[in-house]
Amino acid sequence: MKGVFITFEGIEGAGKSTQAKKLYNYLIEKGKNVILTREPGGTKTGEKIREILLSPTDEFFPPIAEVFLYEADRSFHVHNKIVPHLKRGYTVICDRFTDSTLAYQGYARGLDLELIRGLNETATEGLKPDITFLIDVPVEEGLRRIKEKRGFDRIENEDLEFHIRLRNGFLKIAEEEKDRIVVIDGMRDVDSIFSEIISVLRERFSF
Ligand code: T5A
Repeated sequence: MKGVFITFEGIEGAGKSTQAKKLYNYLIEKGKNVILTREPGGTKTGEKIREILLSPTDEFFPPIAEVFLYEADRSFHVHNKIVPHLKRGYTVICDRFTDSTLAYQGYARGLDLELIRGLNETATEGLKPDITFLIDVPVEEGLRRIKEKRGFDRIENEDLEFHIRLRNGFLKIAEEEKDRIVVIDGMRDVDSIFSEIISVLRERFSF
């Protein structure tokens, strides 16, 4: 595929969306063909699935149903948006992708990691990001930022232990895929973090 596929990952409030948006604006200013998208969401159907996933409900939400919905969203996204743009040479910036399912539904919720790896592979038909930035912050800091910004959704309402397993899960995934995943210290100011991201991208791709 001709374009570069960049994903941002991290716990709640790590600052992914801030950095993804900054990168998008930077590349637009440079005259590049680029799109910014997200999971869940990113397509018309995906936005409907997002609504189901993040809205509070008084029904029990089976963890496996959660996985199927994230993977269904991903399948729509990969087929209708990500792959067509990569084929046309666009840089695709995506706020969350397969690592989130492994970290949230696998490491944090406790579903079988191999099952999730298999479903990720099926939903993406093997598509992998060229590079992933894992923005890492302590759980307390991430939750503090989210609370300040907008209050909690269904998943953010999980207990502290869930969020600790989540952060450790992301760090484990990064450890296992060192070539693809770059861990970024998210405790610095927005511009310092962005400078590091740009210098990594310059080093690896011709940005
Ligand atoms: N999910 C998703 C799964 O469970 N499985 C999956 O497979 C997938 C794909 C998505 C939810 O779905 C879950 C994960 C999520 O719970 P979402 O609304 O998209 O929900 O939530 P997030 O992706 O977590 O996005 P957030 O907006 O909640 O967090 P971000 O993107 O990490 O943080 P951001 O950039 O919006 O910043 C948060 C606040 O901090 C400030 C910002 O100004 C903002 O107010 N901030 C900083 N403050 C100080 N220093 C910095 N360096 C800062 N950077 C940002």
